[in-house]
Amino acid sequence: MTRPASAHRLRRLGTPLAIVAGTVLMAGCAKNETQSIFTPKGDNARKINDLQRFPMVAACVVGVVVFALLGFAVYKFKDRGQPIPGQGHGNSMIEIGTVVVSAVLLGVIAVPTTQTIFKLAKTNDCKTVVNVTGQRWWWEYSYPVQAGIPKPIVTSGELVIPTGQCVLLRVMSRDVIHSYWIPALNGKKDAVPGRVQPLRLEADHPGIYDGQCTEFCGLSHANMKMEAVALDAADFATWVTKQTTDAAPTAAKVDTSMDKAAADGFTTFSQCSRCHQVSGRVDADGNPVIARADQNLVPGAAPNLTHLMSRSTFAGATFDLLTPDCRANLRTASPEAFGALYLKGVTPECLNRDTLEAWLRDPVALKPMMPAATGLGQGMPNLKLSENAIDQLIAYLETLK
Ligand code: HEC
Ligand SMILES: [Cu+2]
Repeated sequence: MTRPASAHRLRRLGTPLAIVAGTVLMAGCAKNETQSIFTPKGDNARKINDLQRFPMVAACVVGVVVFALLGFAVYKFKDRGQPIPGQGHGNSMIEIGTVVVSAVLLGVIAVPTTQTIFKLAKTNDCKTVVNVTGQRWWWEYSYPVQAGIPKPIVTSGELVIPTGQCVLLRVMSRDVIHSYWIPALNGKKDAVPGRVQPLRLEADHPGIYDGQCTEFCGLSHANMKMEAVALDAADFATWVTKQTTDAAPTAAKVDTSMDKAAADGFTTFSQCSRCHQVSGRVDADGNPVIARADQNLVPGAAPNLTHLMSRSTFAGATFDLLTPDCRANLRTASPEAFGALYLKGVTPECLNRDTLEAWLRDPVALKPMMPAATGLGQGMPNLKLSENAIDQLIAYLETLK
């Protein structure tokens, strides 16, 4: 039987195509990627990595053997015009053999797997507790009062944790199902509305550990990232002290340390207060200004901005609050130097003014969201601010250290 020439050409293309496709796929597996499960940076992730290595090697061996046998059979018995071979009905030796081998393999893997599941589910040996709330499209972290944390802390985007100890996250959601995953520190845990799910994290060394929401949660799912920032005990205590101190200034009129633009920004910020809280801010009558649920978004929340300038990213850790240089310095800092640099926060020379301005100009252009005007309020709407108002607001935001 003769084949058309085009089939030959296709056959010859097959191997190079497979190699190219394989290489492209493998490019996703760079060894030192920050979100790699093969480079654990803490105890829990290490347990998972230790567990996955053997089954992965075993699966690879099985896979190679199966494909080799398949290739051999396809080649050996390909159609050369020979008569159809006799039709057998099973071979009990092979059938029993493969069942036994599979059962033994699965049984062997089950023992350490079960042990690890129990170890990763432990919650009573964690010293610090943080409530983590997923919402479209950012994570809120609230630290309840506990040993070492004298007042509640509410922040977003960056989960700040002490190194070398178990931190227990209580993962929740305010709207749809999200999933919390910092691959270098542990496996993932879904954030399900109406449930509180425990997840333990532990980081060996100070530094930034990246993650992103891993459960499709709507329009800006891809822009819902998070970072775990680990600080050593002393730096963590300093961070807590900063976070539990209200941001100055809290009242523009009485605070003479504020420059004119920032004072104007303080006033302009009144329209932001219906969604964003700045702890310590009071109105003209001296009452605390809190985000008002009746004027708020559907999920009823926006990031707490009290210490915005202590973070290095914003809007779901998707955009940098630091200029590219300053951000790169922080990312590449040695574990010893990291803490002090992080605690500096956003200094005036390091502020990524362009992106922050762009955010205030039109947040929806930077991050697809469903503004309230569409009837499905979710995310931050375009507030149609004037350039002047944006300048003032940034001057004010810069005081929120
Ligand atoms: C209708 C509610 C609403 C109003 C009003 C609003 N925001 Fe927002 N803002 C949000 C939400 C929601 C987010 C989080 C969006 C995200 O990350 O997906 C956000 C995010 C931010 C962030 C990033 C904070 C962080 O830590 O990630 C800044 C800065 C910000 N807003 C500033 C302002 C300023 C300044 C104003 C007033 C001009 C304002 N916002 C008005 C809802 C609002
Ligand atoms: Cu999400």
